[in-house]
Order: sequence, then C-alpha cells, then structure tokens
Amino acid sequence: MFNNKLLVTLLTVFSTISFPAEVFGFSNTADSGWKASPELIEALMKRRSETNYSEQRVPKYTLPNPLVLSDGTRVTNAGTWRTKRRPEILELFRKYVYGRAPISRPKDMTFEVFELNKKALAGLATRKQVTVNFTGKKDGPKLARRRPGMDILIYLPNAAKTPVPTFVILNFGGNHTIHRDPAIKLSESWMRSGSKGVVKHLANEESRGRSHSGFPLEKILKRGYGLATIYYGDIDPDFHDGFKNGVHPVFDKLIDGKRAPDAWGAIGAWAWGLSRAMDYFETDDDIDNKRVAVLGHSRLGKTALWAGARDERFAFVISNNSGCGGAALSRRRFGETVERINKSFPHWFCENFKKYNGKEDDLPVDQHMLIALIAPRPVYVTSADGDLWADPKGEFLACKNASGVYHLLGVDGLGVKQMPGLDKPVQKGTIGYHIRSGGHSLTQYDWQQFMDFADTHFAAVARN
Ligand code: GTR
Repeated sequence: MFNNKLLVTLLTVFSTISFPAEVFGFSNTADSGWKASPELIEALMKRRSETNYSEQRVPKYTLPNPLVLSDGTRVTNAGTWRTKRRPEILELFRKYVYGRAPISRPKDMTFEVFELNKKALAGLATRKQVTVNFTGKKDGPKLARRRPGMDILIYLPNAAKTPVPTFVILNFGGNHTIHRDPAIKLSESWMRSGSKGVVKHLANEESRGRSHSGFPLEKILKRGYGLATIYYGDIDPDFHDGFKNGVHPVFDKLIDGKRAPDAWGAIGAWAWGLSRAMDYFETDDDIDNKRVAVLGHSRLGKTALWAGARDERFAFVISNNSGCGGAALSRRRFGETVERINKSFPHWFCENFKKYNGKEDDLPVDQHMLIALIAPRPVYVTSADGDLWADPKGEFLACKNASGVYHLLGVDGLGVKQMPGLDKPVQKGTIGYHIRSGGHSLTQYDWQQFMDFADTHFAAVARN
C-alpha cells in the first residue's frame, strides 16, 4: 500500500520540477492554489466507489458557449445578449432543468404584517413577521400548513437612517430555528423528522435557535444589513409526493390530467417563493429593494442561483456550497452527478432533466450559463475544502466560464484564472469566489465575505 504522506512528499518534490500533477489524479499544479486532499479523495472513493473524486477521471468535455446563439451567430454586443441570448438561455434552463413556473405574481396575493416590534434584540433591531398569502384565500390552498402561504421573518437594524440593504435567505428548519428570540413564531409547517425539536413532522420549542450558527444575526445588523428569512417548506415541503402539496397543486396547469415534462420542480417553486418575498420587499419602505441579496446554502444555494437568474430584481446573488444543479459544471461528472441527483431527489428538477442522466454532454446548457444569466449583477460562489461531493473545482470553473458575459456587459468577471488557495477569497471582480476550510455548511466566515463583497457592490448601487 502506498503511504499517503509519502505520496504528498513526493508530489511536493515533483511539483518543484514542474512534473504534471494530473499524472497523479490531482486537480492543479503547485502554483495554482487549492488542491483536494489526497487522503480525503482516497477515503471518499472507498466509501462511494460509484462516484468519481479523481481529476484524472474527469472526462474531456466542451462547454456550450454562452456567447453563441443557438443558430450559431456570435453574440458581440450587450444588446444581442439582452434581447436574444439571455432569453434563449433562460428558456433552456426552464425547459430542461428547473421547469417552468405556471404563474408569476398571483393577482390576489396578500401581505399581512402580523407582528412588528421596534425594540427587538434589546433595541438593536426592528422585527417584522409577514404572512404572504399566495392566493388571498384564508383557508383555500393546501399548502401543508395551517395558514396558507409563507411567513417572512425580517430584522432591520435600528441604527439605519435610510432603507436597509437586505439579505434574503431560505432556511431549512423554520424561521424560529435561526435565532433564540422567543418572539419568532414557531413554524406550523411540515418538517423533516430526525432533527432536534421535531416530533411527528411538527416543530416544538426545543428546535428554537437550533440553526443559529448559520445566521450571525447581530453581526449582520451591526454591519448595517437587514436579514429576511423564510422556511422553504412553507413554499413546498421537501419530499417527493408527486407534487400534491406546497404551491404546485395550487398553480399547476395539468394537460390531460398530467404535469408537463417542463413543469416546475421543488427548486423552481422555492425560487418562485423568493420572488414573492421580493414582491413584498417592494411594498416595505424600510427595505432598500434595489439592494436585496438572495442567498442560499446547498439545495437552497441552487435555488438562490435560479431565483437570481430569473428575477433581475435581486441585486446580488450568493450560492453557498451549491454543487450539482447549482454552481458546479455538470459535464465534469465529479462528485454528485445529474443521474445521482435525479435519482435521490426526483422532485427537485423538471422531468425533462432526467433525460440527461448519464448524458451530460447532450445538455444544451451547463451551470456557467446559469451564473452568466446573473450578469452584470454581482454573484458570489463558495466551495468548501471537505465538500468534494459539490465539486469545488467545477464551481470555480463555472464562475470562470461565465466571465466572458460579464466582460461583454462592461464589468470584470472573476478576475483570476486559477483556483485561489484555501481561505483566500477572490473579490476583485463582479464574480466573487472562495474555497474555505471545513465541510458542507454555511459559516460565519462565509457571511463575513458576503458582507465585504456587498459593501463594495452595494456602495456602487447607492452612488448610481
Ligand atoms: C445532498 C445533495 C446535494 C445538496 C445537499 C443539501 O444530499 O446531494 O445536492 O444539495 O444535499 O442540500 O444539503
């Protein structure tokens, strides 16, 4: 058996004489920043032999060019991007990946601020809790909760003298899990079992504040930002039930009793819910709706990217460890693949996406084009060193390959060609990126980078 330490030592020596690291299945040469730990690769390959974690086994692939129209014409100016290529790519993602939302803003939707406290968190913030009732009917739609619609929990810093730039993020456990504040309404929605404070799919007091480490609320407020959050299960519970609960049955248009192959999946529904939150922000004078950042972790990072791609009202888009179907290039087939994600989570994407199981090269898009749809708005993508399932290099390469569209629109893209080192954020362009130490999670370190990046880009919005 080859000893790992010896292997690393040998590689270090070889790299000084420019030996190609690819020979050993590593992703980068010595001067190119982050490399996956060989020990981790080995351990993961043992645990999941069907999954590829080796750069050497990444197949050769050609990415579709975001700057060539489907009829082969090159896109050489911003006007053609805006009027032709952007709509074309958006439609491809709707049709083949996330599915089509049958409705945009429902005409009878209502907003009810059911709680308001101007002295929340010992006077630091104003707390608002708002129910968005998608249909305006009190007991109409079966949304798997007692009250129809979704609840937005909002904290805004009292120190602010003007409308507040705000981060909006879907959460996994209910609004009451993001902070111990006893006034946050305990969610009444369906919950996944197996977590602290969830019994028979209902949350209890024990779950209050359970996820606070991913939501450094006081720090966010002290830096002058607002935080708005929504439990994703209010929009659509995250399990495969043939689209019988959540917003799907409320708005779906069936053809001969069946859903269309491009009907929206769960990610499409969650992203749609984020746009309905944006509809509310536009009515709230305390929120600066020109400076709303949409952010999400993991499956909700995929969601944030799709929400930001389809709804240009989001001024800044952040994907944390989003991986396959998020920021990672599908064609690399590294870590989680299209086939694997469609089998494990058949309800996340549209039915058409399943045609590409094992056939990534046939996809008319890849995920760099999802990032390109956000251009010229700022976008920030993160990876984590221990999260090879999400393919950090694939996430970086999607950012790099989206950069051409940013340049065409007159702004910087990613600004670097090689992956940065661990914990060395790249923030000089309009696409930000970092790979941090640690595993698959949303951390205070991540938030700090998002706020630094927002400081730069939101200041520019304020000047315009
Ligand atoms: C995993 C899934 C990933 C990622 C993650 C999450 O099981 O394979 O695509 O989204 O869940 O959302 O936590």
